[in-house]
Amino acid sequence: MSHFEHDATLVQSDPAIAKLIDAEVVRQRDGLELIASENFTSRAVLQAMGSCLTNKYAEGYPGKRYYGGCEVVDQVEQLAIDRVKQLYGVAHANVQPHSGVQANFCAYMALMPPGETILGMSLPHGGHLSHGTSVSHTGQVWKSQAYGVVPETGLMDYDQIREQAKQVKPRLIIAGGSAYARIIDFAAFRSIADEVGAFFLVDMAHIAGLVAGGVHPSPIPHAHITTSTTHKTLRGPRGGLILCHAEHAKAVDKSVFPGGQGGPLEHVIAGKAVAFGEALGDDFKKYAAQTVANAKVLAAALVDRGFAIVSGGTDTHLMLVDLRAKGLTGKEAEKVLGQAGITVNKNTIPNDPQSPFVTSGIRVGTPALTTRGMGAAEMVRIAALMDTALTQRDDATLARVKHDVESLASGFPLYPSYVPMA
Ligand code: DSN
Repeated sequence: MSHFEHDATLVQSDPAIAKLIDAEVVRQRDGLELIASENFTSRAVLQAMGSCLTNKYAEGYPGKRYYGGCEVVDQVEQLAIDRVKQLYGVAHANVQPHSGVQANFCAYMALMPPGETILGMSLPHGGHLSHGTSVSHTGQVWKSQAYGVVPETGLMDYDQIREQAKQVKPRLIIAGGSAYARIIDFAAFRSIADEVGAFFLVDMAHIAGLVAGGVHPSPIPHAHITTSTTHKTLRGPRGGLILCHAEHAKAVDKSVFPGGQGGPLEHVIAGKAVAFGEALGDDFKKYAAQTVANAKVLAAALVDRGFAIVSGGTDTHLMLVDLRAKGLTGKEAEKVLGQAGITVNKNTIPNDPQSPFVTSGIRVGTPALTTRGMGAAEMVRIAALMDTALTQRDDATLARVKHDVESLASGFPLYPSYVPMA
C-alpha cells in the first residue's frame, strides 16, 4: 500500500484526505481499541484492498460473468471461496456480500418469501438490528418475534425459546448477535428449529475468528445457512459472506446476485482471500485463543474492581459491563473513556431502563488489542485504567490516564512502518 512507502501521490492530489488518513492512523495507534467488533487487518489485507482490482466489474460468479476481462478476478474470487470453504469445512461459500446486513438479507430471501415469520434474538438482549428489528427492513419485509435472555442470569434458556418457537411458529430461527458473551448451543437451536419446521440460520459475525481458530464450537454442522462479516474477530477487510450446505447453494447465489447486489467488490474479495489464508495458519489459532483468554482476564479484573458483567463473565472475545451500580450510564462511560484514549461503545443491557441512545452498559472486547500483541498483564492494567477514569472522571485524572494509555499503546506498535503522507 502506497502509504507504507514514500509515495506522494495522494498527498499531492488530495492533501485533505491524506491528512485525515494520517490522523486516523495516529488515533488507532495511540489509543486502546476495545470496541468488540473492530480489529486491525494485516498490511497484506490493506494492500489487496488498495489495488486496481477495484476497477473491475464482474457481475456473476467465477466462470459465469456478464462482463469480459474477468479471467484474473475469477481466480481471485475462486481463491477466496476455496480458502473459506477449507477454513470452515463447508460445502458452499458466497464471498460477495458487501456487509453483514446484506449477507443476512440475501440469506433470508434465499430461504423464504416476504411475509413469513422470523424468530431472532432481541437487540437489547444482545441480538442484531438485521435479525428482524422494526427499524430494519428485515423487520418490515418479514414479521418478526424476538427471544431474550433470562434477566437474572443473562443467559439463554433453551426450554423457554423452544416454548416460544412452538407458539410463534417461525419460518426462520436466527442465533448469533452482537453482545452475547457466552457460547451458544447451536445443536439445541437446531433441534428447536426441526421441531417447529423452521430453517435455522446462524449469524456468526462476532465469533467468526474464534470458530476459525477452533476456540468456539462451529455452527456449520447445525445451521442451514451461516452468515458472517469478515472484519471482526476474523480480522479481514470490511465485508460479509454466506456459507451453506449444497442444497441451498443455488438459492443463496441467486439471492446475492442478481437478487440483492450488483457488481462484487473484487478488491475487497481479494482482501478476504488474504485474511482467510492468514486464518488458516497456526498463528491465527494462537491469536483466537489469546483473544478469549484476554477477555476472561479483563472481565475478572473488572469484577475485582466492583464492575458487574452481564452473565458474570465471558466465553468469547467480549463482555457487557452493567454500569448501574457505578451510577453511570453507557453514554457517560463511553465519553469519559474516550477522553482517556480508551474506545468502547455504549450498549443496552437486558431489560435496560435507559434508551438505546443512553444505555446502562458498555460493550468491551479484546480482538483488536490482542492483534497488537497484548496479553494478560496488559488486560489487568487496562481494567485499572478504566476503573480510575470511570471512578474519578475529572480532567486532570483523565489526562493522566490518557498519558498512561499512550505509553501502554506505544509498547505494542501498530503499523510501525507507516509513513505519514502529509
Ligand atoms: N456494528 C456491529 C457491532 O458493533 O457489533 C454489528 O453490526
